[in-house]
Amino acid sequence: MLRAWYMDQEPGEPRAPHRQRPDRPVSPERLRRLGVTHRRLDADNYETDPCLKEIRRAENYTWMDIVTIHKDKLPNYEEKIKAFYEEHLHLDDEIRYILEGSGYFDVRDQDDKWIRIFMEKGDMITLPAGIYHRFTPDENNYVKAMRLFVGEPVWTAYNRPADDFPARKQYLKFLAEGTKEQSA
Ligand code: KMT
Ligand code: NI
Repeated sequence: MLRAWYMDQEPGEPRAPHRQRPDRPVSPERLRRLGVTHRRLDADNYETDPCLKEIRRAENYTWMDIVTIHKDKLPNYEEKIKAFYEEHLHLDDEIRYILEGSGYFDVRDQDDKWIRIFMEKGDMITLPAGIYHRFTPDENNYVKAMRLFVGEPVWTAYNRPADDFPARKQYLKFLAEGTKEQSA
């Protein structure tokens, strides 16, 4: 079961859970309305897993690599951790599959509130193009993740504010459609 919650407003260590008291959990359905989708896969067998193969075929994720986010494994670790945690968006979907370890993806909801998504071994997430988000390892300080992409990867992150990109405008339109449906 995916765990996600509204973050508290406390400053301090990004790697802490930052749950509110009382806890305010967020359902997978709520995340879907933000365009965020989550799947569970068999990370022990990612090299041969037919489900992963089928996802890559169906969604055209022709490109992939594996990154290890650990201070002894990732060049320029501190700099990269800092960049991952800057609020940003991309012009393409961000697809990540956690093979080992754990961390947090934070996404902004329709009211600009931070939702924290706990991702651990076996979790795959898709963040839609144009959504403001950020990433941090958790207190275990270790993540091994597969990055997937449609075609040649473009990792460019546009830090907020980045509201003039068509991808952002399109995302806001998508959000507005969802809101309309709910109030109808
Ligand atoms: C990103 O784009 O924020 C990242 O690649 C984070 C590391 S993947 C878990
Ligand atoms: Ni990103």
